[in-house]
Amino acid sequence: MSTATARACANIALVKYWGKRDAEQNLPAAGSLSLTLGALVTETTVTFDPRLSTDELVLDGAVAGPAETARTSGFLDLIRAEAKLATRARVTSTNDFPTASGLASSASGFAALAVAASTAAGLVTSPRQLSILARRGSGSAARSVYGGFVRMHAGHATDGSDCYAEPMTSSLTEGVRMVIAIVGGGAPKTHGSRDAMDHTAKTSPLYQAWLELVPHDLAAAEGALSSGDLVALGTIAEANALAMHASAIAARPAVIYWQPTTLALLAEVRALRARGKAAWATMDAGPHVKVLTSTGDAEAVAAALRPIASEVIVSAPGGPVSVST
Ligand code: 2P0
Repeated sequence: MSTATARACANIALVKYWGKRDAEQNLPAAGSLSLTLGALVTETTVTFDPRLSTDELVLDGAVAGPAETARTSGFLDLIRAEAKLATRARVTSTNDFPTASGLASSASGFAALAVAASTAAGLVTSPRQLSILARRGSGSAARSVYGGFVRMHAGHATDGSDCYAEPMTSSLTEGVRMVIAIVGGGAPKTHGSRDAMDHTAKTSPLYQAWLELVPHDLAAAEGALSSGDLVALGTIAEANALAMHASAIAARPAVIYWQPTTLALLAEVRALRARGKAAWATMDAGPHVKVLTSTGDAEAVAAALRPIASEVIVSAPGGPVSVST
């Protein structure tokens, strides 16, 4: 029996991933850029046990359903093929935040699973190989292998060998915070992001415009990171999130993640900016609003959002994935 436990932080994209160029290899149609969050952590233990006849998944203390177990098992097959191993595994995973609610649990989940499973299987892997492996589980998971600001490359290769994430150094890293305003108590999301991005790509008249926009936003965000310009980074992040949602809202039928409270939070973020605070909103495949801010303004932003949201979490940037045996 061999076992390993990994801890990975979720990440929130400032330039979003929304659409694939290859669903089987899970290759994104464009790059993305994110901030890893220290307050949203998944811990996953993988034990390869010869007594097991099937893979087992326990998620937040409960036996997972067949769809989640099959997705995990399919991912473990990639590692078994690489390690020339037939043994089944027991996987236990806990999130310290609401699962599958648009809070990037698949990012931290598959990053932790990739590292725990490959370590338990005895594979020696570089961070880049781990990022490529995590991407096979979930595109955003490739970014959670690293801490701080992270850039994901879309790549060109059909086998995905140039489709990985890399950390980006910036003078902004120490001085930023993300304020996470949870809407609706973290209820499960209405449309899974995998199906919703595929539906957007197939039916939205705005999808092509979205794809053409991303490289420009990436270049501008990278420029803001290298010059340490938080205002520029925040402005791009909010505009990029709105463009992603515009493409999804224009899908037929529409994919709408926002609830009335989402819009109330967006209005409060604009009001905070009007009062001179550093505050820029981003939203993912759920109703929650995440606000990029500075260490100095984080408490004021959290205090303004608390009366509107169900719960508010203030997160510092998180570190890279870690593993122990
Ligand atoms: C992101 N999201 O960049 C974007 C923004 C949601 C909105 O990455 O199909 O769960 O597993 O590769 O990574 C969520 O999509 O999708 C996501 P798959 P994933 O964070």
